[in-house]
Amino acid sequence: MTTHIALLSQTSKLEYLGPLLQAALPQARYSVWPDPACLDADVAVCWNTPPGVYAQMPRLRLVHSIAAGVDNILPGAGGLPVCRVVDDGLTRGMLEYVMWAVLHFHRSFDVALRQQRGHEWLRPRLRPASDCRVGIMGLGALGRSVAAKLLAEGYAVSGWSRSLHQIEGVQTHAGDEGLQRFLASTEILINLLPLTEGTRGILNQELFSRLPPGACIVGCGRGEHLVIDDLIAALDSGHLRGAVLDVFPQEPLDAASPLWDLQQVVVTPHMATMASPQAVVQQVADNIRRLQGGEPLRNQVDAVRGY
Ligand code: NDP
Ligand code: OXD
Repeated sequence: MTTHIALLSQTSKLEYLGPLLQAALPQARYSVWPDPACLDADVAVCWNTPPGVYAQMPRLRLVHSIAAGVDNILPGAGGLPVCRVVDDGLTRGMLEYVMWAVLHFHRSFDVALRQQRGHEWLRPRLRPASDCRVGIMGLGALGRSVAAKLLAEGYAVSGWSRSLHQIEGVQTHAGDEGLQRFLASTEILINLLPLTEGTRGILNQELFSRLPPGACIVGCGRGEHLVIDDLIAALDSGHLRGAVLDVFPQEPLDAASPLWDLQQVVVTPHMATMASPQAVVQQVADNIRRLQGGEPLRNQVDAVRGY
């Protein structure tokens, strides 16, 4: 059976996936947005889907992300199945990024870099990892792996999620009540939540005030989790020590954003991790075969829950 795949994005060029998908699925053909032929497709492969496009695709049977997060492809998907990528390579990239960010604060590289700018030579105290309390918001595919990695490196690890998880060696918390306890014991906060109506703006003044003085933020979920003005105020007041930020409400981050020049902030361009084209194509092709065979899809998200 011929499958027509539409490569849909309003911000990225996805045409590189076309030949790879065709090699994996010789019966398939593909169109790339904004080609109007996309509207005849039965599968949409997406990142930042152009608004309203699914409603114009009468044959559409599956929406597939090229990424782990689905927030930018869910609007308008209605009752269609929506799948995402869950991949070891993607997870590994996130582990590397988070380890670097945690070391940045734990080993005082932020302090050393500031001292270098002032030609200052002061040796920071060496603290064992076991004294450094790292808290992970979101204990899903990525958060759990990050927890395991940090635990293996000797950190004191806690985690927070919607439902309570049991993870050996990790202090776990859940829900609104658990959040307060989680924050009170977190020195380096890693955000690995998905963006949903329940998590939008969660990194705000109220949350920062519940962290101990000198706490640090690592933002690698989605930019819309963060209220930038609240972060800047908490850094200016000295309550927060610093932030490593990979994601921003508007990407690329505006050249005029004050975040670029804040000494306590490291800005990276949404590079924590990404799935390889091979992994994306393998998972999309597998799900297309499953769709055709009437088999359960892999990595399908709960569109109502939003992740
Ligand atoms: P998962 O869907 O596997 O896990 C989500 C976790 O968040 C779950 O533990 C879930 O709780 C928890 N959660 C969701 N809503 C809430 C809430 N309201 N309160 C508390 N906890 C909540 O996601 P992944 O781990 O695969 O990915 C997480 C996010 O990371 C992605 O959605 C994406 O935005 C971001 N990401 C960023 C990248 C980057 O390069 N910066 C790359 C890849 C992903 P429960 O377990 O109870 O359901
Ligand atoms: C993802 C991302 O969600 O790249 O995979 O942000």
